[in-house]
Amino acid sequence: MRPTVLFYNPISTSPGKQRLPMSLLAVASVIAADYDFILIDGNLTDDPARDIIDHAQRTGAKLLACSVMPGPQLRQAVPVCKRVKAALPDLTILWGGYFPTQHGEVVLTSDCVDFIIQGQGEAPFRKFVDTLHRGGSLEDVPSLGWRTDSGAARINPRAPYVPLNNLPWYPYDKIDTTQYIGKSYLGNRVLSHNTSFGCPFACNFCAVVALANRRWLPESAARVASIVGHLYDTYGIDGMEFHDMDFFVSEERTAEIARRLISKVDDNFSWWGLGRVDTLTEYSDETFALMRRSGCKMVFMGAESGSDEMLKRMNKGGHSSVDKTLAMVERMKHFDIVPELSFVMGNPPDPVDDIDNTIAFIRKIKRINPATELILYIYTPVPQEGSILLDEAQKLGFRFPETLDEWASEAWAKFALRRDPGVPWVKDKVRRRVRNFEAVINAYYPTVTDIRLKTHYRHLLKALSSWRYQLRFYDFPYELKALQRLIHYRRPETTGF
Ligand code: B12
Repeated sequence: MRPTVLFYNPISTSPGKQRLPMSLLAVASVIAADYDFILIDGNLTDDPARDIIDHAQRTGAKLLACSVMPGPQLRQAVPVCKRVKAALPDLTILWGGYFPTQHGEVVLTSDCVDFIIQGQGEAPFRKFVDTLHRGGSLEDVPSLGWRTDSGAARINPRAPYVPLNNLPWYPYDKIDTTQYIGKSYLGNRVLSHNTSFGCPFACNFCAVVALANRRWLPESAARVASIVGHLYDTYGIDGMEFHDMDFFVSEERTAEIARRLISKVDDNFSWWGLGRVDTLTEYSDETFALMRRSGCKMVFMGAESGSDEMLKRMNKGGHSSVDKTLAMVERMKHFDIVPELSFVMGNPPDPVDDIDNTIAFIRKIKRINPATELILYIYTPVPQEGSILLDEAQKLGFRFPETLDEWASEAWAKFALRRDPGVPWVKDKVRRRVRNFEAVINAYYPTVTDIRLKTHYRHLLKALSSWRYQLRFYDFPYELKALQRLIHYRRPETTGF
């Protein structure tokens, strides 16, 4: 009989908005030929601990593998793993993904996690699963961390990177993929995929750096098109979110993907991806036109700040500049592609000045291209060697939690959402400045991604907010917040892109 491995994807989104758990499908793909597996998704069950315990007892599984990112996932994963460990002390619990990669030693202080795997997971996971089931030495499993008998954390050196074309496809047929087909601005039957691993840059607010160490491993255009074609034929999808850390690094690959998609899918197909302004600035008009023809409807880009000086301090790298962002939103208007820009506001040492600067910049952007979508984050440190921002934050009193229980507290889960991180330099007044401005600009320019928002509500929001926007008076926008609550206004990041 083939052994069974259990996978647990902790809750990360609101009910009905669940995304394909790509992280676990990626690691499941490398064992699927030799092991059975069962996926327990915290987004789809009220009691994941009970389900895990039931499945483990029924199948005799030896291993529970979880993917954990900071925020709501971590907050659910800790109590669930504690309950599972208390009920089944012999079930080995392994964590991988963003959180254990960045905070591995803290994870290993807890009794509810036995092992972690850091960075790209597929190769070390296969080796670990074989070691656990067939024997061998833990020392030989790259990227693996555990507590030694003395209680100290031991973390093996990272595994060499594996090109994505050398890895199997996600095992779509071994889970109920239909549960993950969603409805959004892109279409009525939308799935997601990840066409590359990593990003060549090292922005010092970004968690991707710890995971991929500036490597970018792309799937070939041919493989991307085959996978999309398969999902299109098998599940009848009409939209695709490409959740890569940086989809657009190679113009040649993007153009080839677009060409291949045009021949595989119909004209109603739409897609979305994430990239950098400076990279896309170098793209030719032909490539933009091809992207649009193949269904590219929206591109997410980190604009981050309204100041070139701040972009430098963020180590944004490449050739980023505020002028390029302005030129890009103008250019995308002509190609009928919606730019979706995220900003990291409230940076130390002078968060108020930083916010005001970025607000003025955002107004300029909206004048050029009112359809631009905005995501306003407040700077939330991530561990990264040599980060000036983290260094400054620490001088201002910032510390990461030292236990897993503290990380799983409500305050730290909120920190990870980057809207109200509770960091020492962002006083309540500063945070309110961002949120009040957000309420006004979202009313004056309602998002295009909320497909449920009726036209008359869009008009009402605009009419009510107009005087505030014109007079730049953002304080106390209670009437707008009340209306937004009443009509369940959804900001772009909550609609899931
Ligand atoms: C898809 C996604 C989501 C989905 C969740 C999908 C799910 N699991 O159900 C949604 C949209 C719901 C989501 C939500 C959030 N997300 Co999110 N998300 C992503 C995204 C875009 C892709 C992750 C992914 O699936 N990649 C594809 C897989 C194949 O790659 P991977 O996850 O890196 O997995 C590999 C390794 O990490 C490792 N691995 C991962 N898990 C495991 C498990 C085991 C056992 C092993 C061995 C290995 C392993 O092996 C895998 C294969 O190599 C990343 C950014 C990115 N591009 O990576 C952000 C990202 C992970 N999210 C992030 C955050 C902060 C959030 C939020 C908490 C906040 C926010 N505002 O975005 C919210 C939560 C919102 C809420 N209200 O609950 C941050 C994490 C930051 C950090 N400090 O670590 C990221 C990095 C975005 C960013 N650039 O800042 N997210």
